[in-house]
Amino acid sequence: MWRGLWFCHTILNMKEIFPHQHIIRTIVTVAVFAAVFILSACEKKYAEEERKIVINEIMPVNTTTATDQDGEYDDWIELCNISSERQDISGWLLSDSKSEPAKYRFPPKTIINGNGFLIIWADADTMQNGLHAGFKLSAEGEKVILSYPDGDKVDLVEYPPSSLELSYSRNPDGRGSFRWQLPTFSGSNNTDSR
Ligand SMILES: [Ca+2]
Ligand SMILES: [Ca+2]
Repeated sequence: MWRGLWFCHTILNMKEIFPHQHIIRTIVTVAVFAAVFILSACEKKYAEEERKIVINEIMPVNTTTATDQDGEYDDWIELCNISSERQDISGWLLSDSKSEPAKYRFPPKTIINGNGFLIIWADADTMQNGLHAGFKLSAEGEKVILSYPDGDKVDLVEYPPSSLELSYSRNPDGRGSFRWQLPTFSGSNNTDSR
C-alpha cells in the first residue's frame, strides 16, 4: 500500500523524511504533558498566594466552649485573615454544600482586621443578630466552603467525624495543616507556640 506523498512527480516516503518519528512523537507528548503540569502548578500557586482569607477552625460539637450573643452553644466557623491589611469580605459566600455555595452571604461591611479572626455561627438561626449561617455542622463530618461573591472558591475544608469537644484547626494559623485540638474561639490556633 502506498504510504508516501507526491512531490514534483516523486513519491516521498515519510519514514525516509522523518526516520525517527516515534522519538519526535514521544518528545512532543512529554513536552505537552510537562507544559500542562507546569501551568496548572503555577495557577494553583498563584491562587494560594492571592488568597488572604482562609477557613481556620471548625467546631461541629460545641456544648461548653462558647456561646453566641443569645447564650446558645452552637456550631461555629472561624476565618483568619492571613494578610496584614484589613479585608472586606462583604458579599462573600459560605456553605456546607458544593452544589449550593451561597447558603450564606456575608452582609455589607463585614471586615476582618489584618491577621485577625472572624466567627460565623453555623446554627441556622438566621434571624439572630450577628453572623449566623443558615446551616449547621454535622458531627458526622462534612465540607465547609468559602467562596468569593461570584462563586469562585476561596477555601474548602472537609473535616472527619468527631463527637468530642474539639475543633478542627489549622496549626499554625492560616497556612498549617488541620487537626483536632482544643478550641481557640476567635483566637490563634498556634497552641504549640504558647
Ligand atoms: Ca444561635
Ligand atoms: Ca482559633
